[in-house]
Amino acid sequence: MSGYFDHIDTIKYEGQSSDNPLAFRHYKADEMLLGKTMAEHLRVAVCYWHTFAWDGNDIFGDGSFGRPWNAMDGQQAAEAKLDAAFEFFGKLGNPFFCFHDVDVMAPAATAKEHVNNLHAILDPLEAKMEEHGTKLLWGTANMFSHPRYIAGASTNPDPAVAAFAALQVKHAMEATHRLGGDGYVFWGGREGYDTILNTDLKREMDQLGRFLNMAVEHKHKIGFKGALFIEPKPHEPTKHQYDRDVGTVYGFLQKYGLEGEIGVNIEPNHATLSGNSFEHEVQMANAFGIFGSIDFNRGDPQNGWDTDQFPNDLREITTALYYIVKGGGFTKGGSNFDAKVRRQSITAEDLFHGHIGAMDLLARGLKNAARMIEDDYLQDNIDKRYAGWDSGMGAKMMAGEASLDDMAAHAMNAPAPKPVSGLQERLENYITDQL
Ligand code: XUL
Ligand code: CO
Repeated sequence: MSGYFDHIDTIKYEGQSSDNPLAFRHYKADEMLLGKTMAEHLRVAVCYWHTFAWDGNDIFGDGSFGRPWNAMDGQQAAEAKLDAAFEFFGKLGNPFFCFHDVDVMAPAATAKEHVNNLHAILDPLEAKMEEHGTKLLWGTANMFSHPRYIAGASTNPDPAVAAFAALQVKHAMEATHRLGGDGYVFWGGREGYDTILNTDLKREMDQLGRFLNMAVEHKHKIGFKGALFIEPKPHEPTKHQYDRDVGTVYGFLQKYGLEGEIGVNIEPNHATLSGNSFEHEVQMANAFGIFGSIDFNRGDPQNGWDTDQFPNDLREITTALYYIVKGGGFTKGGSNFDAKVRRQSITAEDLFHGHIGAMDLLARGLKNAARMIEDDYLQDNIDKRYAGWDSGMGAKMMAGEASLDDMAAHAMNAPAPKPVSGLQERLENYITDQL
């Protein structure tokens, strides 16, 4: 027991009439929806980095949280943080967690230390997972915080840095495999550039493509059955990152022969930074068959950076979950909260408020989405809207049985097409009615 969360009881479902801020009002793990429990649909995960590793520092100020484990050193700090994290998981009831290698281990100055320190925490970590029944959604390697990565990891002009990155990925993936993780994520933290003037863009993308192929080869070599995901983000910390959005990632996967091996972990705050909506990114991933996992969070509509706030927009979450569940939902992926409490939210309770609110929001969004899938209103409209393509000239074109000449001849003899309403306002009203 870490003691940090001692004064907080296990979080229970108390229903909508409850005014207890430390209870769920909507998230009920065993509630059945569309033939699965809420917990099975959502596969909620807490992230280690924002919730336990970060101490509230920002570019203008020092850590404000004063978490006791952050005042300790080395392995002692890693184990105290581990105690606190699993005490939190036990009380919140999240079935999964996610971590970067450096989140869980004692800091390391050299390659040897990195490997030793990561391995030193795996036994206690495995024991905690066993004790609390908390599973690993995905693991990853942090290849962006250490100064060795200022010019990228695998895209670095110096192959010695790529070798260090290979060491981190090898050991983080092997740790994920050992801990029974369902996935492994690549967020290209600094795989991009700050100025094109010093950058060989083609070479860097080739390096990233080869590096990811090496990771895939290693996955098969060690027999890891989890899914691999790239997490798109357009910029921050670099000016331009190569995996800017889902569409860009799909082109990248095709070019480097990684289709069928790597899917995407979509983060709403990254989607909006790239000028896309959350649901657009989900539907692009569904269209390409690469949907994997979500880092649920939100940005601030006025601030143009990655604020990583807990989600609170029911309309956005309902719409996104509609497309996620309709697309087949999560298999190896899940709902990781890549979200952090604000710097003034300094108490243990604040950590619970953020997660409880997000889980309740997902529960409401899921219930809305299930209802929308059952009543089929949106799909019905889509089916009617595109019905013309099911037969005649449209079907011939799509079957590859009509040439441009054939289509042109058809247009010559057919009545002029009549514009029809897209019904946007009616459809938007329908969503409002679901909330
Ligand atoms: C950074 C981000 C990361 C990844 C994991 O914007 O989202 O936390 O999710 O490296
Ligand atoms: Co993320």
